[in-house]
Formats: sequence, structure tokens, C-alpha cells
Amino acid sequence: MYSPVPDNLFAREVRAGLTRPDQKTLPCRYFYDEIGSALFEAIASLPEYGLTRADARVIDAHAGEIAGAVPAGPLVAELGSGSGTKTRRLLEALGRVRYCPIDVSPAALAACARELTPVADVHPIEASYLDGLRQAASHRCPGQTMLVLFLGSTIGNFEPEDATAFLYGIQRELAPGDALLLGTDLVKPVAKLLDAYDDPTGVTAAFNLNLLGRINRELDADFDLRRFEHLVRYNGAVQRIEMHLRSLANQCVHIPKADLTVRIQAGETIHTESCHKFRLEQIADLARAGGFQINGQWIDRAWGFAETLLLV
Ligand code: AVI
Repeated sequence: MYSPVPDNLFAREVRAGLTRPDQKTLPCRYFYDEIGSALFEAIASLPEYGLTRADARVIDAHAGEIAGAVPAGPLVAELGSGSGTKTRRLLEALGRVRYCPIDVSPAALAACARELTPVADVHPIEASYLDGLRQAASHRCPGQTMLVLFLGSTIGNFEPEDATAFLYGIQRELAPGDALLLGTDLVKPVAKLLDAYDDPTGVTAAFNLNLLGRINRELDADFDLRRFEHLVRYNGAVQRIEMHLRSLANQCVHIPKADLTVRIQAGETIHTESCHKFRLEQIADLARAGGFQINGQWIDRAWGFAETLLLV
């Protein structure tokens, strides 16, 4: 039977992911609606999830050195700025620069502008990462260099080949002398990772389940969230945490705005996110493959997190 391709990108991607014959998937970038973004802020405060605090600690401890390693007075663009709190110290160390936070969430951009207007000349850009970067680059003054921030180990949520292609995409928007500060979560004991992504308070479970809630709200679907559970695995072969939603029953879900009825077996999972963890040599390989060279690296040993400064 012919069924039209939905024109809404979210609907199309949900449909594509849930009709995959081998493993059902949903793209993790759809976690971040208003509820998901609030849940992510809560995750960042959990004692078990040290990643965000480690990222902020490295920047706080080394803001002066990082600022000293890039040409003076750069235009700063941040990909996926969130609320901008961890960027504050770096912007202070850079002096009053023009700062373009790039995010798809207007709420995150507004919070970021509130937080950082006292220390920078803030120009929020509501766009996807590379489109936003292109727009930010158009704000450069003649001869001005650019510093791009991609913090929080969001690069770890890309498949390895997509991570390389993405870094290369950033590099292509930049010019010689420009820099990228890349945050990456390092490999660590599996038990510590499982605690971080399957916290006893259940915040990460709620964050994961909210993806189904979002599909219900935006695509008129009838997922019963109580018939799914949060499942976290460490896949050692590819050094990543995988988040899944496991069905607790044989069930049939209707998603009218994606023109889809999907059958899900008891025990079957929907893979919702991969969080890759890095070794230092893998960061070097990734940088090289993306067309950058490493100019500095600062590490938080307490959690296991690296901030790496890459030059074009
Ligand atoms: C945004 N990103 C780097 C987080 C991570 O750790 O991969 C997303 C997250 N998923 C569950 N907890 C946090």
C-alpha cells in the first residue's frame, strides 16, 4: 500500500528509525525538547554523572592558558551552547569578545545570552551546528580569527565516521589561524560509566523515555511509556555506552503524523543514543582525520575528560 513520505523531518526520521529491519533506532538529537533539556540540566548535576563538571573544571583551571594559545581577540562560536555556564571563565580570559552561541533551542540561547552578556558581546544564532557556524563566520571583522567551542563531549554522540566528517565540515568553514576547542570524555571503568548513564535517581531513564513522550506530543503517537524501560549497555568493542528503550510487552504503536504503525516485541529494544569514550591517541587520530593539528591539551584526571585545542 502506498503511504506518503511525511514532510516533517522529525516524522521522517522517526519513521526511518522505527522501520529498520535489524535494530530499531531513534536519533538522540531529538532528546532536547523543553522537557528533555531540563532533564539534561538535572543529569549534569547528578553525583554519578561527572562529565559536565569535569568539562567545566578543566576550562576553569586552564582558561588563561587556553586563551593564551589562540590569537588575540577571536570571534568565538559555540556549537550547542546550552545555558553557557561553563563558557563564562573562558570568555572572561579572552577579554570582551564577540560570542555567537549556536543552538536549535531558543530557550537555551536565551538562557545563554542572560548568563554571558555581562562578559561578552553575545550574538545568539538559532540554527544547526554547521549552518550556524557559517552564519557566525560571516560576522568576522577583516583579519579576525575564530575560536570554535565544541564542548561537553557531544562529539561522542556521533558515529565515528560521522565524527570525522563533522570535524572536517567545521575545518572547511575555518581559515588558517582559526582554532577549535574540543571536549571529549575519556575511557574509564565500566562500572563508573554504567552508574553515570543509569543513575539510581532515574533522571537518565526519564530523559530517555521522554523521547517517546515527545513523539506522542508532536506526532500524535500512542506510546505507553510504562511499557518501556531504560536500558544501558557498555559496548567494549566500540568503547561506547549505548542507551536503549526496551519493550516490556508485545505491543503495537500508532504514530499518525509519521504514517506509521509499528509492532514491537517484548524484550526488543530501540537504540536511542551512543556515547563514545576516547583514548588520547584516538583524539589525535580524529583531529588529524578532520584536517586539524593539536596545539594544546588539558585533562581532568579526577573524572577522565580532555579539552583539546585544534588548529587549522
Ligand atoms: C550530550 N551528551 C554529551 C551526553 C552524553 O553523555 O553523551 C548526553 C547524555 N545522555 C545521557 N546522559 C547524558
